[in-house]
Amino acid sequence: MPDLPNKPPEPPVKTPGVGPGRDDADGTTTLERVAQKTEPPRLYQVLLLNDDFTPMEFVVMVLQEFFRHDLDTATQIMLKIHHEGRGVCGVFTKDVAATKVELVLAAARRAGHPLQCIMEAA
Ligand code: TYC
Repeated sequence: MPDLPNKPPEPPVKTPGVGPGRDDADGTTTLERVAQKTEPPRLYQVLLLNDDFTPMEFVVMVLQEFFRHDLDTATQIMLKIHHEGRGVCGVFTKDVAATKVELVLAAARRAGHPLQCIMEAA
């Protein structure tokens, strides 16, 4: 649709990786390739917090089932949380981290445990 007299013209459509066009003498337009400035996604740590009631075996199961740690690693992480109060289960993009937190909390509540699981910007 043509622009109305008082309406500012639409800005040119921007395609990532394509710079401003140059109209050449022969009637063609040359597009320049420009570096894309895509930032890598921000990462989030998922942490478990210690409490006095959740059984150690349940925490080890969570670390194996939801974070794919082997038994040895899961046990080490559980003991670190038990002694230091908190520990990192894994590092993920935002949506994946949020989903892990929801799944862990749901499993803990279903089993009747007060286990706390949080995410923090890494
Ligand atoms: N402190 C708990 C106990 O002695 C074990 C535990 C470890 C609980 C890690 C939570 O995130 C946790 N049964």
